[in-house]
Amino acid sequence: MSFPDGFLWGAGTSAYQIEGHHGRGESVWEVFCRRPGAVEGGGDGSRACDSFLRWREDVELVKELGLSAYRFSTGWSRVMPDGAHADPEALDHYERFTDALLEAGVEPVLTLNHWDMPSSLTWAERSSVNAFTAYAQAVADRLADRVTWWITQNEPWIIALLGYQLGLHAPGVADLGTAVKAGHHVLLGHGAAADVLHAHAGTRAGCALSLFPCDPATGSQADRAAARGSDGYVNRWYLDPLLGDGYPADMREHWERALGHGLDFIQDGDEAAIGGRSDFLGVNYYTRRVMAAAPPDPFPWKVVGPSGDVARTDEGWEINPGALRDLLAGLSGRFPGTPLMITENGGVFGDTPAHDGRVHDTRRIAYLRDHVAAVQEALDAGADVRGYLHWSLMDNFEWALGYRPRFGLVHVDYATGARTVKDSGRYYARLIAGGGTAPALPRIEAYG
Ligand code: IFM
Repeated sequence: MSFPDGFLWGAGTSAYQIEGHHGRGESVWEVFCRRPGAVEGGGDGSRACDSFLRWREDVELVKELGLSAYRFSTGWSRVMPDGAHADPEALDHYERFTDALLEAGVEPVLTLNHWDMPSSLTWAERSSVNAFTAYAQAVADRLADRVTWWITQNEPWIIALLGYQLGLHAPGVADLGTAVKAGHHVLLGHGAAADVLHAHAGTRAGCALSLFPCDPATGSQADRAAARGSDGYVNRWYLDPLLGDGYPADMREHWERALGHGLDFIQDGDEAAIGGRSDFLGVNYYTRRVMAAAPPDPFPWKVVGPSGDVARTDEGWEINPGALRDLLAGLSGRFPGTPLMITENGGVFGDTPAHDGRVHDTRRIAYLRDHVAAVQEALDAGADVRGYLHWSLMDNFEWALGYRPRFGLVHVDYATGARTVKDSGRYYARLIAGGGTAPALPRIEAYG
């Protein structure tokens, strides 16, 4: 296998998931984690991986793995504790961190909003867009002279779905209309932040979308329509406006029907302020959805699979690298001229250190090998993919699921903060050193 020159090989994390508190302002997650039962195991991000203090170790890990890119986020509530005024010392921290990456020859990929919004703000209000713009401005003023790749928002659909529709993530709102409105404000925030970034020469701004290919459970007309509807809800509602096509008409009708009123929070000029500003699209891919028709309240579709004996991660998510290949090829076909970057891809495999002190996470190795091969196949089919950033560099706080699910290439002992490179991390280092060529290793044929 060969990948294009300059292809970025990396891994990602986010501030709330790894940094620990260490003087940051209160974010919506601090508040949410205090709700009894909100987080499995009752945990929160107050300590996490302690990366705010151990950041030099993290840079060493990035070097040890031979990554050419590292995706991290600036903590919104650290940079702007009150939601309005920047803390210069917080920016000093991120400046030191960025410089350490650059000195190591590692391309920083900086996410502005990875969910740790200051608790004084909410995406339910349109004013959040101005607050986000001011935050983007503060970070860009400090770092846009040295950071090329910027991700404005991470996973608008997940923010809207889990944060405002189901109340399973911060801020814990459960209201469909608020969710649709909040999602719109998140996209407006992308547009405004991209404009801020583009005032600095050489920056590339993109939004990272959680994209779930939606397949019909059967060939029936009803199930095919269900898959199309689900695709509109999860993917097209965000993709289309971001990439300049405006909100899809079928989904506008769907929302008006489901909410029983018009979408007056989408004002004249909003779609123009969202679209045409993405220098690349961030693709977060984990799995796909298999859909069947359902009674239309509030959605005429339901997730029914994949069911049966398919390969799955320890979290039960189907492992399907072929869907990644088709997704990438389909995106490049539909949006030619928009480069793609895989900003997240990974799985939960709960392996912990064995008697020899090593973590033999052979299923993550197989997962990594097969998804990298899928990227290669997409490139061969003409997709314009610029990088692959595995999720995650290290085990971390997995939001409402707490510390149970482990996504890392590096194991973290939460009691001590000790980091141990897993076998998958070693494998990835060899794969990167070989330019994407999968090292031949025994015992990785099956997901177990
Ligand atoms: O850990 C999260 C990340 O913060 C956002 N995307 C999905 C990951 C795994 O669930």
